Amino acid sequence: MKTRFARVAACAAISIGIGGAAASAAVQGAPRYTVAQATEKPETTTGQGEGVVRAVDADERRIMITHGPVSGPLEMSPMTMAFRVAPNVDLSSLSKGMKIKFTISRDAKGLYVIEDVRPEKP
Ligand SMILES: [Cu+2]
Repeated sequence: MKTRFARVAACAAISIGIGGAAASAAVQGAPRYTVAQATEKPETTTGQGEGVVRAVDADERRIMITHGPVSGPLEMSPMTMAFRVAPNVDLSSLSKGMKIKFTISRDAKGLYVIEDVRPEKP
């Protein structure tokens, strides 16, 4: 469902009109991950999931999440676990109990890393 949304968003941006100022603004206003995953990083193995933040460790840049099934090339069953968080993610925007959607990948050592986090809009 999230993957379908990403494809629809990418197609919509294209159909608006390539090169138009309005189209550029629309693309820039869209979530980064939508366009990046659809077109720019096909070689990166990622997974998409939703969950609830259980703890935030800013010093170690880790967060504990209870997540549902992670879909995409990088699949995972529902569980509670700690993830390392990529440097570009703003940890100060996260807090215990927050519902989030996230994107994970693996680093060079094969460890899971959260690449992107979005608070889940009601
Ligand atoms: Cu997990």
